[in-house]
Amino acid sequence: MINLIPKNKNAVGMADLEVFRSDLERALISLDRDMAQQIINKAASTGSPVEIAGELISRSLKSIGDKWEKGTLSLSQVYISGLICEQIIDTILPPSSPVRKNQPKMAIAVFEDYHLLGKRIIYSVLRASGFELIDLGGGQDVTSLCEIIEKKKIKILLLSVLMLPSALRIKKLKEKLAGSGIKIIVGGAPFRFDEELWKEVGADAYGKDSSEAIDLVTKLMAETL
Ligand code: B12
Repeated sequence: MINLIPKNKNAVGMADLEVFRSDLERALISLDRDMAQQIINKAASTGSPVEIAGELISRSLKSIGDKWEKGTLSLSQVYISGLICEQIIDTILPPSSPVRKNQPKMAIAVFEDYHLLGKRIIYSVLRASGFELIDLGGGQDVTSLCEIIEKKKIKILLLSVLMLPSALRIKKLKEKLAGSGIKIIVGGAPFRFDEELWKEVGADAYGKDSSEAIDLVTKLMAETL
């Protein structure tokens, strides 16, 4: 198994990550793209770039989102912060690996919303690790997914889900796909908030970041092939 993303999460300690997080949050709130890029580059240089950047961006945007929820930041600040992170993550995402694995058909989508950043990270990291997967983009719902899954004979589906109502509708998707043998891996904010939720909605697995996505896909591949 070739994994081009080294798993040295311990290279950046929790204390360092917290310092980077508060610096990045300040840069994003001030809409200072250059400063945000410098902070992410510095954090990424201390270990596995995408994992660290993913975790750092995820935590910083979560904190910004929490402040928006409390009314201390505007939605436009959340929006621009997201845009800045989208541009920066593009600069550090790994290239696709030329080595491809023998694997069941796999796809990734953002389920019933348009928070695209997490999906973009998971997609790139899996491709960099030699997995072939179809990017179905954002805004997919139960009906569109069922059609695509049948047409393209997808066996493993990764869903990035950021909104709680969308997460709850995975139950409906599973019901519609009963008997198809498809495995569904989920990730995203509602599952990070409640680590039991993936079981309640009937998903086959939950991953909290790109490193776990690689492990889960590898495990499910063995069961599916
Ligand atoms: C940035 C952001 C936005 C941006 C999106 C920009 C973009 N292009 O993506 C904008 C401003 C547009 C936006 C809009 C909205 N948002 Co918003 N947003 C966020 C915020 C702050 C961060 C999301 C993000 O990009 N994180 C960074 C990425 C890298 O992290 P991540 O997605 O968690 O991904 C990581 C892991 O979770 C994991 N992962 C992710 N997917 C997958 C999939 C698999 C298979 C695996 C294994 C792992 C995995 O790996 C990633 C890397 O580590 C979250 C807060 C939060 N806690 O997440 C709210 C949040 C998701 N939004 C929320 C809301 C309500 C909205 C709006 C409805 C607001 C409004 N009133 O209009 C709209 C709806 C938009 C829509 N229909 O899609 C709520 C949802 C609440 C709920 N209970 O459902 C949240 C939780 C904020 C909050 N605390 O209330 N949002």
